[in-house]
Amino acid sequence: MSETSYMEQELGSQPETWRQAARIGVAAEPLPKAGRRVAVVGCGTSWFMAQSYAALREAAGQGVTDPFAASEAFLGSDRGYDAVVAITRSGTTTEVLRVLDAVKGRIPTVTIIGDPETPAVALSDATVALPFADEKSVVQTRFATTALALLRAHLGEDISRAVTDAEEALAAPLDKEWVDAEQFSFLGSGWTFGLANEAALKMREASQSWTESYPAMEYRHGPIAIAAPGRVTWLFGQAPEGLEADVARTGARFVHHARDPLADLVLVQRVALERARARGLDPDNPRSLTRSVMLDTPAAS
Ligand code: F1P
Repeated sequence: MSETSYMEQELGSQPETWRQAARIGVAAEPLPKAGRRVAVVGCGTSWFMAQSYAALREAAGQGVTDPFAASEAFLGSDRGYDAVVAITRSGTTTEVLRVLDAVKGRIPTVTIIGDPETPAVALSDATVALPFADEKSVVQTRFATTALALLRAHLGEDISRAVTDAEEALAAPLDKEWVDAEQFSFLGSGWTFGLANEAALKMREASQSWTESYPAMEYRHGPIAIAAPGRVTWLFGQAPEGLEADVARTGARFVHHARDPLADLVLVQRVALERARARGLDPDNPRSLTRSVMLDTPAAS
């Protein structure tokens, strides 16, 4: 592994790419206006950003917003969607292309894309290109968070605190306990549940770690049985009453920071990178993964 991995360079640039994306996001077009009925699709990391966006848009009262894994999307005419938002860094992910192809001419689509020289562009009615956030590492860090920064700005949020918190998260000390821990459970509620899913995926992808993720209030409904000394329960966003004490009783380490949850995800990305290094893994080229999943079968309509 090279001294500085692409993952390290890319995750370190997030405050700047978020700032840039926020400037683009404030424009009224082409992302869906308030009141539109929206489906948002993606795969892997991009699906988790779709979950966060949907929860934020609903909470902001801007309209029905349903997030789907692209392979599991229900986009029939009976659902009445006014727009489909697709999120894809590569622009080549088969399941996303299939969705775009399937709804073409029936539901307007807008794709948030990292690489604009790809087939997703021709299949979309509109695109928001974020080439400055595209990445060389297989493991996504900045494209995903930058897409979400764009969407937060589009929903009317001022993300400047998130940006300064991300700068702080990049400089914060990493607890050795996080690098050595046997297992992580990530929790979130509302828009931070998508972040919890992404944190868990990041650590699996980059460092082959055993991770799980749940809506925060679901944790006591069984998954807390996994919590034990040497393991970590990491919460994004609002803490449910009594949860910290419940986790403390198991002997697991409870982690909850005051910084903006998207900035706290940056800290998890750093932990994933450190865990990869500690295990002699190349975080840019994880076992069994490719930058984009391109299946042989043609796009179905
Ligand atoms: C989505 C994705 C990644 C995952 C893996 C395969 O890609 O599922 O989240 O880490 O590398 O691709 P994309 O559609 O956003 O390019």
